[in-house]
Amino acid sequence: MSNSAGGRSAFPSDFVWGAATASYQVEGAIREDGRGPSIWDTFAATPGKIADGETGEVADDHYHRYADDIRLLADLGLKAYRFSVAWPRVVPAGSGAANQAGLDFYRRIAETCLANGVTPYATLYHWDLPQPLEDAGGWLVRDTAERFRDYAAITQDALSDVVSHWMTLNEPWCSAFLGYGNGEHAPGRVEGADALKAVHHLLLGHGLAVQAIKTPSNTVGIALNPAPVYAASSSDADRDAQRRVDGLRNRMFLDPLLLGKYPADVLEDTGTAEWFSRFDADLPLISAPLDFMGVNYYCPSTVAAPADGEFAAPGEPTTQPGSEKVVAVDTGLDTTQMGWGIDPNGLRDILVQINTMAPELPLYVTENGAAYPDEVTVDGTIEDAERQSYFEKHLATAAEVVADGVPLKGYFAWTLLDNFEWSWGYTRRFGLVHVDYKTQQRTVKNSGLWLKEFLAR
Ligand code: PNW
Repeated sequence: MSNSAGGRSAFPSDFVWGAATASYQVEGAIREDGRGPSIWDTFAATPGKIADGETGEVADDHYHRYADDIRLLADLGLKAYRFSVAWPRVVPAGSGAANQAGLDFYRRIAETCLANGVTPYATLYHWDLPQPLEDAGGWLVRDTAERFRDYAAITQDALSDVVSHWMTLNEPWCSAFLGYGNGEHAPGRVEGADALKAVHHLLLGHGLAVQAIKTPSNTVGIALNPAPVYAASSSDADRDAQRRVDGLRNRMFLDPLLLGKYPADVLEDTGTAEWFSRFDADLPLISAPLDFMGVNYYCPSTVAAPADGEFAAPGEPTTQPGSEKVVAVDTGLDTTQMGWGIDPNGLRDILVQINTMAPELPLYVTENGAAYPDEVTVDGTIEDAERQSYFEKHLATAAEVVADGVPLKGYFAWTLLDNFEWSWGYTRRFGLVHVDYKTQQRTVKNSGLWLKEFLAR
C-alpha cells in the first residue's frame, strides 16, 4: 500500500499540485477599479449574518498583494493556482458592459502565475453574484444563467492566451441550498423546494458557459462538493434517509451532468417533477462532455431517518427540501474546528462513486483542507500539526486511489491563505499560510513547510 511517506513520488510525475482561493474570500478592494456590488457585499452588510459582523472589504488584500502571494505559492513547490474571477469586477452590473480594469486584474494574476512557473486554473463563479442580478430574481430565474454565459464568454475571450483551464461553477450545491435553502449564505433566502430551481438554473448556466467558452485548446470543467452519504444502520428507514440525502447532495448534480437526466426520486420527494419536466430540452446542454470534474472534499455524512418516520417539515430553513427531518448522526470521528468529521476513506468513496458513473472522466481534487485555530509559537513559527495530519491522511488516500486506476489528475489544497470563511468571517482558518489581519503579514505554517518538503521529496 502506498502512503505519503514517499512524498510526491507516490503520484505520477504529471500530477498537478496546487492551492486554491476564491475572489471574495481573499481580494478585498470591493470598491476599486469599477467593481460592482455582489450579493456577498449585501449579505455581509446585513447585521447578524457574519461572525463578528465582518465583511470581505479588506480580507487578505490579495487585490494588491497577489504577486507576493503567487510567489509564496510557487515557493512552496506548487505548480498550479486555482483562483476565482469575480463576476462583479468583469461585468459590474451583471449584464451589459464589461469593465476592462477588472479583466486586467485577472490578466495580471495569470501572467504572474506563468512568470513563476505556475499554471492558472480559473473558476468563473465562486458565489459572488452581481447584486443587480439578484434583485432581478437571482438563480431562481432563467435569465441569470444566460447572463452567466455572456460573462463567461467575455472572460474567456479576454484571457484565452493566458488561461487554458477553466471551471464554470464552484459548488452549486452551496449556491442553491445555503443561498436559497437555509439562508446561511448570500443571498440569504429561505425558499424551500424552490432552491431546486436554483439548482437547475445554475446547471443551465454551466451548460451555456461550456458551450460559449470551450475551444480545442482549453479544458473546461466544474467543481462540485459531492460527499459520500452513509446510512446509520441497514434498516429500510435509514437507507431511505441515505437515498434522500445522497439524492440532494450528489445525484441532483452528478446525474444531469454525467447522465443527462435528473434523479426521478428526488423530484418526487420534493414535489418538483412537473416543474422540471419543462426543462428536458436543457439537459443535452447540461450534460455536454466535460474535460474534467473537480471534487471539493472535506467530510462524509452519516444519516438516519426521523424517529416518527415523517421526513418532511415544509417551511423550515433547510438544505434538504422534502427531507428536512433527516437526522445527521455523529459516528465518533475526530473533527476539525468546523465540526466536520475527518475521514479520508470518504475521499476514496466519493471519487469511486463518480468514477463508476463516468469511468473515463479525469478528476481533480479541487479543494481539500481543514480549519484549526493556529498556535503561534514564540519564535514566530505557526504550529498546526493537526492540519498537517489532515493533509497527510488525505494525500495518502489520494495516492491509493490513483494506484487503483482512478484517473485522478491533480490536488489543490484549500487554501493558500487564511481568509474570509463566509458566514464564519475570520474565525476559521484553513490556510497553508497564516495571515495576520492587523498587518497583512503572511507566515508559512508548519503544514505549509511540510507540504513543501513533501513536494520536494
Ligand atoms: C467550500 N457545507 O465551502 C468553499 O468552496 C470554500 O469557499 C470554503 O472556504 C471551503 O469549502 C471551506 O468551508 C463549503 O456546509 C461551505 O457543507 C459549506 C459547506 C461545504 C463547503
